[in-house]
Amino acid sequence: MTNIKRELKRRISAVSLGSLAACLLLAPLGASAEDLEVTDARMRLLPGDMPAAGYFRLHNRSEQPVVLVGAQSDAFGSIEMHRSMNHDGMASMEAVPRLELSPDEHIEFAPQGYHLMLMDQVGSLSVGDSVDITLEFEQRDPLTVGFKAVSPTSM
Ligand SMILES: [Cu+2]
Repeated sequence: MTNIKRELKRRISAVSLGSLAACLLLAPLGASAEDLEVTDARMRLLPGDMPAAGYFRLHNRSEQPVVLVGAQSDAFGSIEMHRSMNHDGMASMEAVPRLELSPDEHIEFAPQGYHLMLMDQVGSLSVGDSVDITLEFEQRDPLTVGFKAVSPTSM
C-alpha cells in the first residue's frame, strides 16, 4: 500500500514538472504585451506627502476579456485602483478591486475618473522622471509600463 502511494506521488510530481516546463516553453516572456496596449502613461505629482495619481489608457487588443486587478511598483509602498465620483458636488473616491475589459475595449484612467492611487512614495520624484509601474491581471502575465511624472496642474 505504502509503495503504491509513493509511486503515485512520484508520478504526480513528474507530471507537474512536465506541464510546468511546457507552460514555460509555450509562453515566452514579453509575448503577453502584444495584445495589450498601454499609452499615455503618466503620473501627476502632488506636493508634500499627498499621494500621486497614475493615469493611462489601456486597450485590450486580444480576443479574450482581460481583467486588471491592480498595480505595484518599487517606487511606491502601496498602489490602489480608485474611481473618483461626484455626488451633489461632494467629491469622493472608491476602491476598484477589478476592472474587466471586453475584447477590443479600451479604458481611460484620467482625472475625475479611474486612477491609480500611488501611496507611500519611496524616494523623491521630479517632473520628467519615469517610474516603472507593473499592471497586474487575472490569469495573464503582468505588464510593466514606464509612467512619466508630470506637474500637478497638467492633465
Ligand atoms: Cu484615489
